[in-house]
Amino acid sequence: MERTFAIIKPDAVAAGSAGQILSIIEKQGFRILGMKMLRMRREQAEGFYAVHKARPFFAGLVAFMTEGPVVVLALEREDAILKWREVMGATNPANAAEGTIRRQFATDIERNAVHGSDAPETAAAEIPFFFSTSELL
Ligand code: 3AN
Repeated sequence: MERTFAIIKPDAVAAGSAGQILSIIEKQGFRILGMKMLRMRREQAEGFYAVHKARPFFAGLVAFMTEGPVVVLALEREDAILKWREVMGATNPANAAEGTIRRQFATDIERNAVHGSDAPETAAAEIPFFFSTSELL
């Protein structure tokens, strides 16, 4: 069993798509270990996306991620990291395969509906960024 970290981003929550995305997550066999809705503070978004600090899209990304509520999730499944990235689809929805979440719900490369950890080290850092051990059931 492997764990991954996911976010239903402000665009998808505002569009009323959180329920449909959660339904896909459950149908794809992920167990929800932790889930909460929150609005990220600026420092929180900057910290979460610190690896992208030097990128030209950083300021826009932080503004987007703080514009409204998100749903953060700790998920468990066999091959959770790879599987969740497969279910999400490519970062740019224009390149996302048919049937993926981003193909269905994303607007563009920035407003792309969902986040997922890209490696075991990332998941191991991202889950405790939002959840304490006692919040993972
Ligand atoms: P992913 O979310 O697929 O792992 P990353 O880690 O490369 O993609 O990018 C993190 C987030 O930064 C993306 N989900 C997207 O919201 C935003 N982003 C990435 N590349 C761009 C870009 N070229 N222009 C605007 N936003 C971007």
